[in-house]
Amino acid sequence: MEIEPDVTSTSISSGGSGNGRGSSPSLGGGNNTGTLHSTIPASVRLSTPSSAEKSYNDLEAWLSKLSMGTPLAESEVKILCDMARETLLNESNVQPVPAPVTVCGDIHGQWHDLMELFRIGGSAPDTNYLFMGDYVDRGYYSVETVTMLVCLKVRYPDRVFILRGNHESRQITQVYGFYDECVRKYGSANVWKLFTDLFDYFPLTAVVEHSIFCLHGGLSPSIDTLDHVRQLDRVQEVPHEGPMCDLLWSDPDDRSGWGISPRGAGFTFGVDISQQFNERNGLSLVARAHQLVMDGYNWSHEQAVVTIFSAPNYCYRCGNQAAIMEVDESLNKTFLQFDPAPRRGEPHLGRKTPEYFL
Ligand SMILES: [Mn+2]
Repeated sequence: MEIEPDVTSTSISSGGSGNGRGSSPSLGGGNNTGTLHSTIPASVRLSTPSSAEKSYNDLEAWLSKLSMGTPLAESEVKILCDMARETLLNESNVQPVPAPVTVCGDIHGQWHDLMELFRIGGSAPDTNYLFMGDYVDRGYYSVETVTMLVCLKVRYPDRVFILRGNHESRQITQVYGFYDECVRKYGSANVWKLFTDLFDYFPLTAVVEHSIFCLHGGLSPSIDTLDHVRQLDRVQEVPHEGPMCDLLWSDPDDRSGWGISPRGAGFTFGVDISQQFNERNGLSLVARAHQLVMDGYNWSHEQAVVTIFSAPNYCYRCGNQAAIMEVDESLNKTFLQFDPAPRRGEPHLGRKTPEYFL
């Protein structure tokens, strides 16, 4: 992005920001000169958009704002979250996702890098996307990032899928940045409340073509089958322990069996656990995020597990590449790696050509 509004120093008014009025001229709105009116038949002039048309117009207008890095007004976030709840409520704890789809890991408020991700992977809805959580915290643009992804979900519900990460939680976001960012950008915690209430509805996992199990963290000693996951009541804050917690917090490990996680939540699980889980559920692969990997992706457990991390130069200082995983109709995987997008105030370094791996 060439234009980068300094959102951190802009206060956002909660009204009058083009709600429902797109950039295209609308009948009966805006500059109603006598000339314009006299050329439009009364029957057309008096027609009002249906609520579906209005939602569509809102979403289009919001997406164009967000794609320039401009956050929505609080009143718009409220409407968006109401729409998103309806959409997400219809999804399963193990949401079926068709291929082709591009699977992405942690974003962590790095909005500029999310724009880079769309340049590398293709725009939605031309490319179908599955995001595996951790949209907020750490980076400075959690508001823009999560608003954009939720907007894309509502606008293209069959082409964009967003899972819950361990950071999509009331408790974690109060420690790692999203809460403070909302208060700074909106002057109150209202937007934080709207989004964290919405996070309770995000699906916990997805399965691509009955074959690739996708989730933020990893496996749980209390879950043997996908049906166990389907039976969970997910509409709640992420618990401190138990199956729902484990799915969002666990990590694969070189040691076999289950282990205590150094994170203080979830478990570590070994190659034996992964292979057994895949075999029992007819899966070919567990795809997950949650851990920084320097190449942006990392195979483990004899290719039973892949980790995908999509925040390049994590926290603006880790020096890692990011990656996304393209899955085609035949479930072939291609990893696209990318480097950070240039940000204002930083030297414009030449960007590496993305490398393609089979
Ligand atoms: Mn995480």
